[in-house]
Amino acid sequence: KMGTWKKLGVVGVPVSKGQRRDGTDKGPKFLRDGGLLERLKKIGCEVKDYGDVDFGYIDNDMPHEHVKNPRNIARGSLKTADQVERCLRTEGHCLAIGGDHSMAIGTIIGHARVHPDMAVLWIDAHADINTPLTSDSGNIHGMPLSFVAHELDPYVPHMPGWDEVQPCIGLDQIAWIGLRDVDPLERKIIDKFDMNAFSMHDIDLHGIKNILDMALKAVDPEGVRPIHVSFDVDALDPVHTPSTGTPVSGGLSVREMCYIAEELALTGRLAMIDVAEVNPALGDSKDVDVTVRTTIDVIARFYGQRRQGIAPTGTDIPQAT
Ligand code: HAR
Ligand code: MN
Ligand code: MN
Ligand code: MN
Repeated sequence: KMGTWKKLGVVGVPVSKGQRRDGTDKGPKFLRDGGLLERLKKIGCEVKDYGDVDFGYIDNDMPHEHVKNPRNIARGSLKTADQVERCLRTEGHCLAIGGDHSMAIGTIIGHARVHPDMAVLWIDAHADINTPLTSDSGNIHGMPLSFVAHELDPYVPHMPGWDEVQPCIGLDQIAWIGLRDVDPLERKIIDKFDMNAFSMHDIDLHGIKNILDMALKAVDPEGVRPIHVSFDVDALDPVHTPSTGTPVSGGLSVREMCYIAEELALTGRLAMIDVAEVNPALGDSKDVDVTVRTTIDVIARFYGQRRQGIAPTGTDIPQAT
């Protein structure tokens, strides 16, 4: 046995109505069938599977203005928040496997009930901070951060079913890494509130080590806060995670992602990880296979697997007799 993580709970968040394509609802199944839990156990984690949040579909969920599936996403988000809260209180650590990125509305609300001071690292090609009024697409997976941030409350219209979905963190608790497809009004929000946004350009300029240091310094200057990683697999270059709905070329290498994951594991403060936007309905079987394998590899590094190898405790080098 190796690794430093003792207990964690896994929560499946099979949401797909935050965007147009079916398939992300099968993300949790493909990650489980790909051996995720066995892999975590093998590296020394005590894993409890909380199963999947029931996203049972409500009919007659008419768009609100152009925002799609508002009632279903609100209801699923509140169920997700409850499950994540229970998991964190019981196990201390939670891994939420999605699901499109609207899953993070629920995971952040649930996490904030337990650790209101958490730091959120949003690792993504996209900023996902559109409000319902700035979004061109009407897809809620491009909006989750606008619903959880106090400062944006005045910009978010009330929608049917959303009364209980309330902001819970400050914008200074959020940092992005990996951005390369940011909408004009998202950029306006980032600039207006002087947010911590690190794009691929910044990574090219400073290198991944400096960018991770800068991101952590921005959201957790004292190095004491519980960390919430929201990992959208489209942060990685599409050669590594092709089975995702909105691939953008020029993304993070597996090496950069492994560095982020290993380094964050070493902080000992990772409380919650989201894994979003795996879509096994996209691409051929090779694409799905490499997407699932790469995603599981990255997750394992967040939980203590290291490229340098880890020596077992209690087992010595066998002596020749
Ligand atoms: N910014 C666009 C929108 O709001 C695209 C969002 C894209 N998708 C994601 N999110 N995978 O990270 O619709
Ligand atoms: Mn995203
Ligand atoms: Mn994305
Ligand atoms: Mn409000």
